[in-house]
Amino acid sequence: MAEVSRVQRAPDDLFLKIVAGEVPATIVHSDDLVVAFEDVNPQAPVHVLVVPRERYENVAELAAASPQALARLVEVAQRIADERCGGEYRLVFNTGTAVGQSVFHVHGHVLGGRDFTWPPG
Ligand code: D5M
Repeated sequence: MAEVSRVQRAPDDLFLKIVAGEVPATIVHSDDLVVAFEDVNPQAPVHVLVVPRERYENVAELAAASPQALARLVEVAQRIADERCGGEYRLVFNTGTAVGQSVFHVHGHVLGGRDFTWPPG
C-alpha cells in the first residue's frame, strides 16, 4: 500500500483528485453533489468516505456553504450503512489535526460492521 501523506492541504487536495478521477479509488457512489469511496486504510469491516465534489475544509464550512451537499452526504452515508451493516454505523467528521484530520477536504467516515467502544480513543 502506498504511503499516505499525513496532511493534505489545498491546492494539493487528494480527494478533489479522486473526485476528478485523477487518483484511483474504489468508488461506491457518485452523484451531482457527493462521491463515496472505500477508505484505503479501513478501521472497520465497513469504512467508506463520503465527500462533497466541491472542496470545503471541514463540516462546518460545508454546512454554511452548501447545506444541500451536507444533507446528501448524510443521506448517502445512511444508504451505505443500510446496505452494508444493517443501518448501525458511526459517522465521523474529524476537524483539525489534534483529533486526527489529515485530509483537509471534508469527508464523513462511515464506519460499521463491528462493535465500537465509547468514548472514542
Ligand atoms: O481521514 C483521512 C482518511 O483518508 C484516512 O482514513 C485514510 C483515507 N485516505 C487517504 N488517502 C486515501 C486514498 N488515496 N484513497 C482512499 N482513502 C484514503 P482523516 O479524518 O482526515 O484522518
